[in-house]
Amino acid sequence: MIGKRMEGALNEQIREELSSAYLYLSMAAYFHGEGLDGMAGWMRLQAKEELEHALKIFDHLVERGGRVRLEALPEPRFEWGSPLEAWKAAYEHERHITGRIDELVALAQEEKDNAALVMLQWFVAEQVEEEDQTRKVVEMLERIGESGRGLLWLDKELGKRKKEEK
Ligand code: OFO
Repeated sequence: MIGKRMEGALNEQIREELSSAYLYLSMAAYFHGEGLDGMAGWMRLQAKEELEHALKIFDHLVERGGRVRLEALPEPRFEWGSPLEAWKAAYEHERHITGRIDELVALAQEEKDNAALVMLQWFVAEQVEEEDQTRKVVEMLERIGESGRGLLWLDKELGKRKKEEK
């Protein structure tokens, strides 16, 4: 049986993961509006991945006799000044999520909740990947600068992301 503090903190993390999905879906809509369908496709897949993150925690709570309580989601940002600005926001968001995961690990250690600790290890590794992916796109966009051709090339590359890819 999971403890009350851990249960509450994991419910908050379900909201964070669903908020991530909501944010990336909003970014997908922005990219579609800019004619960058490859980037939009990447963000749509990312939104689905975030829903899977939420379900991982959902299942953990259920399996341990905890109660899932879904909280209201904040309205995501709607507009960005440029593709670079949007990808920078995605990278910053992932850094925020990494901080949240680190706090959950610290709480699980404090509570001596080994089951939660094991489950959270997956998220620790996942965050390394998520930060890496978004940071690399930011770096590429910075190199591309004002080049329209460069932007279209990157859009095409990101559009190759497949569903099973992380
Ligand atoms: Fe983007 O990793 Fe979950 O939130």
